[in-house]
Amino acid sequence: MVYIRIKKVKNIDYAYIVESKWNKEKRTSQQLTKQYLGPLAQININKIPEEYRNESTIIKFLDSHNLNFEKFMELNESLQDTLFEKLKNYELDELFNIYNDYTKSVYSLLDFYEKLLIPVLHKIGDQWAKGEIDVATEHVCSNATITLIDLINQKNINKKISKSSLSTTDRPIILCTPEGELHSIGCKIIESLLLEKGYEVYNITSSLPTNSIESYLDNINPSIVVISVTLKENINSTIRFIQEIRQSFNIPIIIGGNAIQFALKSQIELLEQYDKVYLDLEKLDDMLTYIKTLMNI
Ligand code: B12
Repeated sequence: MVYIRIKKVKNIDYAYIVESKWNKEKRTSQQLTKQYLGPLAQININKIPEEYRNESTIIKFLDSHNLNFEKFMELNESLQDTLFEKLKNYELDELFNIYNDYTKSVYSLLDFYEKLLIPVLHKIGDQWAKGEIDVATEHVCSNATITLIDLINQKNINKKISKSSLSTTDRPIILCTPEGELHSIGCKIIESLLLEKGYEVYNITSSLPTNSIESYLDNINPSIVVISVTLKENINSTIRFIQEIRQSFNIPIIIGGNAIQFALKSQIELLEQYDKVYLDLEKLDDMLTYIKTLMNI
């Protein structure tokens, strides 16, 4: 039987999934830790591995902490609808309040982006593609999104961890898009998540000619370059971009974005030959661990 166990360390509650097993020889039950879930204050259904979500003990725990999946989905759907309306009406104060309320208790900034904002942006794209909303409304929504993320960043920048505790190299992370790519919100969101964690970030989107990015890299001397590519038409320009960076610099490169799911196997192989390729932000922790390893911290 698995259940969630809480351990208090320095007054903070941390949650673990543990399995209870009967030890015949010792005639006692033993607890095996199956998975560390993180601080209790940040737990929600998405932090529970899928294979454990239907266990009655887990459901009971989530219910008792008001984290039940159905309630969570209902809450998200209704918040997504509200967020969509507020984006259309450019109600920045209201948008910021939604973010504030959502992240006040259990949900993280990543949850806000993954579960609310990004699904709404996808909905906007689908409605635009079907002709249900016009181009001007789509533009208003993406501009309101960018301003909202700026407001969130302003709040989080105050919490910035001192640089020295993060980086021994003191070299920033560069975020960019390949030539021809005007979709910059992916980078904006990654910027926001990295700023929240205290990293120094230079976001140089949108779409610059490759040679101008190169001279910039030369000046800034970054530790890592992160590239976000949305349109599948831009995968080849991404590959060319990376090849050109590689000719002059030996910097690790992380590539991700919507286009990756449409990339041909041969394109992925070419990209992976250079560095790490991610599709979405679910792997953010993995990406951050990778960044930390690269930065030697
Ligand atoms: C806003 C928007 C625009 C805005 C962009 C404004 C801006 N400053 O960014 C404008 C109006 C400029 C625009 C233009 C166009 N757009 Co547009 N746009 C969108 C929309 C609605 C939202 C994009 C967005 O920001 N999404 C939020 C991001 C965060 O989500 P995401 O891209 O899915 O990324 C996810 C992951 O991939 C990951 N991720 C992203 N980057 C990275 C990087 C790393 C390293 C990692 C780890 C993860 C990661 O994070 C996200 C979480 O899952 C999408 C709809 C959609 N489905 O996304 C259409 C969409 C992308 N656009 C589309 C199209 C067709 C266009 C145009 C060609 C339209 C036209 N005819 O002019 C142009 C192309 C412009 C160009 N040359 O780039 C299509 C693309 C279809 C396709 N082939 O895939 C979409 C999907 C709409 C649709 N349903 O048809 N667009």
